[in-house]
Amino acid sequence: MRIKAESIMTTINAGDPAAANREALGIVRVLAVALIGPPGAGKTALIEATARQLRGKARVAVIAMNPAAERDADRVSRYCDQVQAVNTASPDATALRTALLELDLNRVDILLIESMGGIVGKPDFGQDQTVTILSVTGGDDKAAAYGQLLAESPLLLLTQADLRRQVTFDLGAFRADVRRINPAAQLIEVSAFENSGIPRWLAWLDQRRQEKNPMYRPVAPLADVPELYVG
Ligand SMILES: Nc1nc2c(ncn2[C@@H]2O[C@H](COP(=O)(O)OP(=O)(O)O)[C@@H](O)[C@H]2O)c(=O)[nH]1
Ligand SMILES: [Mg+2]
Repeated sequence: MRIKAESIMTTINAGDPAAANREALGIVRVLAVALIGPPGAGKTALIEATARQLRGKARVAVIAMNPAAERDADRVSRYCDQVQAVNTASPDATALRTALLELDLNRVDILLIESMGGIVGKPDFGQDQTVTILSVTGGDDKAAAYGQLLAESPLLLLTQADLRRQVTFDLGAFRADVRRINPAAQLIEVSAFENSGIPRWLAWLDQRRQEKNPMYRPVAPLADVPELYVG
């Protein structure tokens, strides 16, 4: 059924923007995944790699929220046509709502929300899933520093894995923090540049997509995508 995004968004629950976003995304069965972490953690690079790998397999839309979001949106728009930038230093559900209104949600399977932040915990934009994004160049203490976000994330992506030998990063200490803070969280080391870990991340995403939309049947195992990311 085709549903006009605007009519969904304006009729429901306008007093609680996160709930309104969640409800609207639920009606059109769009899986919304928020990728949250500090600036420089590799969020946009990960989204570029993800959108590139999913071309022809899933319709990906992206909303980037940070003070220079247009730069991120420009990068991502090489790989998907529905991209919105929200230039803000304080991303929230109202900002997301504004961007959602600009998308044709009937043409979206997966919405990736890039947002800086998370140091004070998980922001609620109305997303289905929250993924913590931390990088090896950020240092091995960042799982502890972003503990409040990690505690509410089912998945942590440790990015820039290809740089691990170039920087001081104690993976054992990092892992110990993750286990202590959220024993149930999955940890996947990824490199957007070398594609390592990306198939596992895509498989995780695909499972969440099936949970959100029982009608969805994967066409082929996404974990087999062999292409290298070339930036
Ligand atoms: N070597 C390497 N560099 C990366 C990788 N992912 C991101 N970067 C670099 O890390 C910096 C920050 O990445 P960006 O995606 O803009 O981070 P964001 O601020 O979290 O969106 C950029 O210079 C990227 O080129 C990766 O997998 N490997
Ligand atoms: Mg970015």
